[in-house]
Amino acid sequence: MKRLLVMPFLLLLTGCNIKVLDSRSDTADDQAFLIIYSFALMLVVVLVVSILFIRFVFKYRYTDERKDNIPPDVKGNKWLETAWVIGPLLLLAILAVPTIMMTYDQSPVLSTESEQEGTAVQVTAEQFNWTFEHANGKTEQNRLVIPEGETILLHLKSEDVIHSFWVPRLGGKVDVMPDRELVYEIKNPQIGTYEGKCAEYCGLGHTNMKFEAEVVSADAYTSYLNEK
Ligand SMILES: [Cu+2]
Repeated sequence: MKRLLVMPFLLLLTGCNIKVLDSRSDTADDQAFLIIYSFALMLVVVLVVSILFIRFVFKYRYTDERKDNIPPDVKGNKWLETAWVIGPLLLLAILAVPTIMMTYDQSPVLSTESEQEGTAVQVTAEQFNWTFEHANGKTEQNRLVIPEGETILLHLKSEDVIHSFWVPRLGGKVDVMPDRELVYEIKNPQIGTYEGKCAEYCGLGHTNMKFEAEVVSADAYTSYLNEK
């Protein structure tokens, strides 16, 4: 019984981060939508299966009355066979189409192949901190300041091992590699201060590899770039 009581708390250890549903950029909106969408679809399947299961348990249970009752053989039934092939296929398609579209849309590209326009920030990850360098050379550690409403192009590069860039309410997770520079887009972020972290275990200091992502107005961003 004690073990059962501990179960819900174990969930907290799974790395489940509910903030992803409180999205604050178009990129994160898409991700949150996909989570809700697939969860809803899954719920429908679980409901239908559970209802049928419970119904069949009662309907076909063994009683003295139905001792010799053998249900009709449905093997080879054209309609049933078609239904249980087409049904799951349809379900998979409904799940796959938006997932694949969004995955391709949000995938980071090699910096040599990036043609997107936007506000570029050079992001360098190392054990165990983040360095953010802006277009005019302004550099700050563990604090990323970006302008609202724009397309932010994060040029991700690692100095040592593989890290992962993640701001749950803005976007991510994206692997930060030592051997290649990737460009990840965050579209239309909204004003606010959000927590960011490394989402890939990268060594003993991994837990402390956090940063702050601050989305400010365009004017505030310009003055940030110009302040010493
Ligand atoms: Cu890391």
